[in-house]
Amino acid sequence: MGMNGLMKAACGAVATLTLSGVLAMSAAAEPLIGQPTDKEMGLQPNVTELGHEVDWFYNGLLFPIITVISLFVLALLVWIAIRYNRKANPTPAKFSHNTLIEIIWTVVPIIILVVIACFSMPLLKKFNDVPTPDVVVKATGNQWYWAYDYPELGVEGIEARLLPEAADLKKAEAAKVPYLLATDNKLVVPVGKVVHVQVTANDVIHAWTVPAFRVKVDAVPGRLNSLWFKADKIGTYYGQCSELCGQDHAYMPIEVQVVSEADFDKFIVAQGGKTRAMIAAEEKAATAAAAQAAADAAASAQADDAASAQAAPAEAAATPAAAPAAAQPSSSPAAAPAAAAPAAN
Ligand SMILES: [Cu+2]
Repeated sequence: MGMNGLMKAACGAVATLTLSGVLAMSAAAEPLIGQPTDKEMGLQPNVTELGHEVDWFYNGLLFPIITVISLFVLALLVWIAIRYNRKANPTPAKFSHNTLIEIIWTVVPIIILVVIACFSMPLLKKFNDVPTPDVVVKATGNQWYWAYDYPELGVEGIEARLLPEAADLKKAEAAKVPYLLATDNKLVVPVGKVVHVQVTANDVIHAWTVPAFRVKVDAVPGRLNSLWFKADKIGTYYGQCSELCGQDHAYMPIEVQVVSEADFDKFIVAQGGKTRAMIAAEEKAATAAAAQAAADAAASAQADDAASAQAAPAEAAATPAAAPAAAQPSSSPAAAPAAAAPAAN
């Protein structure tokens, strides 16, 4: 009777858990992008290439292994409780070792861990090897807000604090912003571009994460950690400080806006910075101007030489030809005349 009762209880529990899981998943048919969804059981939808690999690793490998091991251990426990309780097994066995079983329970976990490592290590390396970035961002954790700089684009000190409306559940619902996740200023990045985030902290350890990008790294004072992502979809993505950092740890969220490249350039200019195209054009013009100045100097030096030496007409005639020849190092023919115009005046 005890055995049957236990079996029924165990089966009932499993059935209830399975049913509630199925119900929970069907209730949240359309998970929100970039933020948590009520009653959702799985991971947030990801929007990066490496995110797809992470999801495969988790859903296709880790989760099945975890499930099988959990069910196996549960089955063993149930079997032992039923088959070897005092009533069913009044005279217990006295042996304490079994070499075969000890080898099995040592070797099988090793094999499982090696299989996991074969897939996790290459993935870890992909996260670790930052491709040539299109945008570099520095994220600095502070008690209790995040500050963002775009060091290469001349934008500094964007402070992102919890949006006052988002601090209150009712006001957040009224304002249609996610509770405890929306910030006043946002980190803006272009879509489809490699964004390299350098992460550090000013006071204590924080952690910067955006679940939809499948990235997370500690922000440690005096250290520069880094992560990278390439978001494939325009939208707003939220994260939270993920290292307990003091009384307002729960109130320093992360809001990332992934926008088109044109909108990103507009944002950078509005913040008083320069876009990559502007910086590249300036560099080109500076190179061309320098080349032109060098050519002018060479030409006038040759003219001086020719004049002072009272050179033959043939030699003097060669002088004007030297200027275009010397100007050749200028990288772009289009940029050279533009840069040369002010110099000529
Ligand atoms: Cu923090």
